[in-house]
Amino acid sequence: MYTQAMDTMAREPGDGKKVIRSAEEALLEERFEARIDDGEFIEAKDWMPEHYRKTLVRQISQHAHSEIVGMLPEGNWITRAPTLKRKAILLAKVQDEGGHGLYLYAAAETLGTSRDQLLDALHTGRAKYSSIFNYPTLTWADMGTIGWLVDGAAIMNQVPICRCSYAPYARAMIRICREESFHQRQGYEALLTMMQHGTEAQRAMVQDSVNRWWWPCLMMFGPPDDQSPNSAQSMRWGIKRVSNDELRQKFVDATVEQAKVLGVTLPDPDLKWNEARQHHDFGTIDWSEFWRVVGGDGPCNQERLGARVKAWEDGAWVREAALAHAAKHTPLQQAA
Ligand code: FAQ
Repeated sequence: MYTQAMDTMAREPGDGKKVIRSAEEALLEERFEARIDDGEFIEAKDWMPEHYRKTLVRQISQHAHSEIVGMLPEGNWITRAPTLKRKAILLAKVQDEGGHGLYLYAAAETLGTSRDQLLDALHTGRAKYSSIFNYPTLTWADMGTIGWLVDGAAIMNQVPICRCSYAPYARAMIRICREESFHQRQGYEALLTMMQHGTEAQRAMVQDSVNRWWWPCLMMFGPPDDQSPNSAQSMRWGIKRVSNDELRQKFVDATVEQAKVLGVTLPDPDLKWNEARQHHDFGTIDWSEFWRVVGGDGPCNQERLGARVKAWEDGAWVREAALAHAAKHTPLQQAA
């Protein structure tokens, strides 16, 4: 039931069905491809191929789901934040994530899908969301590590999406990236405080947290390029600007230096600078774990989806009241 692995949309042209195009459609497609090649942005009202539209709905809705499911691991700690300052920061961060979900659902809706359809796919386990949010938050240090590593990975992936060829998604990402940047900084600062001014036990708690989150964070960027079914087409259309492996490498290179300043080690004996490549080499990612988690069998998949479904059901009265209010006022507005 909790699988995230089901496809919600048929693909074209690779779904086995013969795609028949009219001469007019072929011309529209040719013009569309030329606009993409010229680096133009596509707006919601513009003609676009069905596969481009579906790819965007898939990616943007998965992204939106990740934001609202991503509120849960941290929301869990709001009542247990150690100081008023940390509590205020965490509350603001979790609210930002809810806001990101809303911008992204709105961007997906410009492509002709409804929010109800998107949420139904999430609640019935047909839609994916980021694998990272199926891991548990066991200690306060996890709040810092999520900011530093999870938001850090999210920014690395999302900055290039600010140049996505679909303009409504690109515009939403500009605002989201500004907020993600604050999220990353607050997480790093919380960890730095514990490492520099904390007790031995607090430093050990930070190291344990980094040990648990490191590998799942590397998985956030998605499968290796040669095993990524969507990458080639998405790169050609300018939906993705940088490949999964390139982003993962950039993240590793940036994080190694930050870990040194923090005074933590990264849990990978194979992590070392490669002078010839001018990048860090790193160990082999356990892709069987990644696919298990994406397939619904991670440590918290059931809990996360259960919490989202419960929130939806508990909110039914708000939706009903809003509809009743709208119905009551519509005739008055029409008469005015
Ligand atoms: N988890 O062919 P590709 C955040 C799926 S937001 C689950 O490479 P694609 C903020 C993929 O969907 C984090 N599934 O796919 C925050 C595809 O399945 P499908 C989310 C994954 O789309 C921070 C299949 O594997 N960010 O963290 C994952 O070209 C802190 C094959 O993969 C975004 O969504 C995964 N990690 O590239 C909130 C950014 N990776 O759909 C709270 C936008 C891959 O064919 C607290 N998305 N899959 O059935 C993207 O950039 C891309 O969609 C990728 C995947 C890079 C995630």
